[in-house]
Amino acid sequence: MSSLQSAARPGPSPESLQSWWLPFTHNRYFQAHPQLITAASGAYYTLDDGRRVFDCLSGLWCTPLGHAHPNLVRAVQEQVARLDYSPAFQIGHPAGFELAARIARLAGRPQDRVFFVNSGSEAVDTALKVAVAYHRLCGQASRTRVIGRERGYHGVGLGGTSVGGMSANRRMFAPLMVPNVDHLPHTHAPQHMAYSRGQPEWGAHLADELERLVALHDASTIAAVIVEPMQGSAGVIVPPRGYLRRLREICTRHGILLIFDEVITGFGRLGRPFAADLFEVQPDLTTFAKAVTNGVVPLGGVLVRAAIHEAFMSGPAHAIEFFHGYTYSGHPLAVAAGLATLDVLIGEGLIERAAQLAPLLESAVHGLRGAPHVTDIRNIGLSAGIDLAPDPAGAGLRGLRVFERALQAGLLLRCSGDTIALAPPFISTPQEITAMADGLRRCLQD
Ligand code: PXG
Repeated sequence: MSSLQSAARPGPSPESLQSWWLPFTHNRYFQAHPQLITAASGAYYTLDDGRRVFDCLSGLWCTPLGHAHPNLVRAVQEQVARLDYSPAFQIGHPAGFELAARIARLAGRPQDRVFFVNSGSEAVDTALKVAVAYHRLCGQASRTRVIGRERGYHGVGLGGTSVGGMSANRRMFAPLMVPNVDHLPHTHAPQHMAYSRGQPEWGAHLADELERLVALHDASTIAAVIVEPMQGSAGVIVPPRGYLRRLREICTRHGILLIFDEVITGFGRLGRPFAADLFEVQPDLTTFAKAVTNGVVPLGGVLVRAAIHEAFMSGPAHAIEFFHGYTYSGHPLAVAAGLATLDVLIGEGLIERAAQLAPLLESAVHGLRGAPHVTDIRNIGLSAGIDLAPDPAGAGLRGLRVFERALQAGLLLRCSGDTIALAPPFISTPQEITAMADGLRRCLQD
């Protein structure tokens, strides 16, 4: 495979790239074929050879407003000069309360509370702690088990890895997995739903597997179920029609908390503020991160039902209620970026714009049916997943080649193994969405 380094300019030396151990990366291959980004603006990155490439996944699902939005740049610059850091243990800053209230209102749950963290992984681990502690506070200390789902991705904390369902992410760390975890089956069954547009009609009954797990373990041992309403990292696996509602009903029947991990779907990706709005199913806890600050400063959080929060408010008023939190919980720069993001997202009607672009993305990606190597295409909101037949020489090779070819053609794609995920910025033009699909078709034909 050829390096994409421009022939005109010498690339960086391997020594200069040695110290940063890149996450989720084939580091040795990278060193031989480095790709470096040096700037970004709007829906485009600039590479170190000066070429501009379209941001097909909005960063890693986190920059829907595009890069270097002037309002966000200004908000963070002003904030760093005014209040660069503020502790949040037993003291606060006004903007943090404002952002929490605005997020709760956006979710249509103004009474609920927001616990701030710095990433999706921390949000998930925090939500698991809230769930288990809540039951204990309610006198149900035996409810310690958490149910995740196969192919789920809930970050890389030990809690999130344990409830996650990607075997490669778990294998090496098996002894560290938290105990008392079980998994629902995933819902991707190509024989029943290949090339579905939006929600597959088949598969709601898979939620009944939760009844089996309840029968096996007994409801009195189960604290929570955690699912991504749409499985993003697994390659945009869309919930079958009726599936999430059934999960909700079973959880409610057995006193189990339902956690929606909306780290990818929160803040408009599905054309509604949260996936809970689109699917009309409300969880008890919602994790979020990524787009809440448009990726400009790390921030995550957990939206907690008021009644769950209330259960914590039981001891003496001077006592700490929840022994949990981070040095950077509610970091002022992240909060400033979050407030500016909400201003732009709502003020510029970008969630509606995502909804308007969704049908265009749907027809553009489904137009790739029949292109070489394509075996399935799925979409929901402004996101899509495309499965490619693996190269017989090894899993992931096809994806890697498509990634490299696309970069040459001006598209920064995200290939996870042999699955391509597309989640263009909400500011994309219809022409850019069409061009993205056309460019991808040419890469596959090559
Ligand atoms: N939950 C979900 C649903 C996620 O998608 C996390 C938690 C963890 O978030 P942090 O901020 O700790 O990384 C995620 C992260 C990809 C990709 O290409 C997806 C994620 C991260 C990086 C790449 O699909 N999701």
